[in-house]
Amino acid sequence: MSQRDDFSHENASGDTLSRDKLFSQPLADIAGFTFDDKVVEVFPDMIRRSVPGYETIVAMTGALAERYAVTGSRCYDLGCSLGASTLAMRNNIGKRDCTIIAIDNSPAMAERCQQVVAAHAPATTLTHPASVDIRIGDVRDIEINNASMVVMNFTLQFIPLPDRLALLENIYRGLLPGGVLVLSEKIAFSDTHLNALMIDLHHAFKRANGYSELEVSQKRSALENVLTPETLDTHRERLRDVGFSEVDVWFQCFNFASLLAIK
Ligand code: GEK
Repeated sequence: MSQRDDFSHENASGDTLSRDKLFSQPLADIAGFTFDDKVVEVFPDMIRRSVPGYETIVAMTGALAERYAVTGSRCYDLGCSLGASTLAMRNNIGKRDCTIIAIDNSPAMAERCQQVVAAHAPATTLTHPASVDIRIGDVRDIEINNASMVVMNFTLQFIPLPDRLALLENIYRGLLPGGVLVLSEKIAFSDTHLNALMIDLHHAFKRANGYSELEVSQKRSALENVLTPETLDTHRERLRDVGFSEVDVWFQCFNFASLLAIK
């Protein structure tokens, strides 16, 4: 293995990804996980090696944009991080005149997202690519309107439980009839054995991707009170209560799933 392989690798777009080693050394005090500068630096590598199906979900977010983005409407990327879903949408919206609004409450993330999106030229065939408006802000405060598509890829899980219903109601109100919400989440299972099995399989996935036992356990502690997964039944029921007419899972791998909810 070359020295470079130890620290970084390239993704399919040729971008260099810094290797996530944030939890590789024993930490005396494991503070709650925050999306700070250090996380931003390693984020693409971290999420790819930690979330089974992440790359598929992002790519299919693009495929869904091709189908659902309507000329003259807005597409939202809530909790955009470094803009992976935003770029997937922009590359698939084609020449339709749409605005993508990407928002993240971590200034470090939103600022880097700005640079990432500027650095990725839209696909060459697009003469009028969708414009992208990147904002620093809380998804609970954003006004949503004229939306044909709203994406929340692994963000609702970080919102306090009592605030989740109001956020989904706000999204529903802002969607155009026939508009779609793509909701991707880490999930829990009501059956204790199945829940433990899925957590175990997820940890095996992380170890197979090069994380040590120590990294897996320290990251788990850091996320303990920060990320709260819910069951698929809870997600489905709440989305229906909010008013979505069609709700179903389109992707699942272990305890990670993505749902479509259509207004
Ligand atoms: C991707 N969707 O690459 N308001 C705004 N942003 C928030 C809030 C909030 N209240 N809470 C958390 N975030 C991305 C991946 S990561 C998922 C999303 C993960 C932001 C937070 O700053 C982070 O950037 C993002 O939500 C979650 O497809 O790291 O597991």
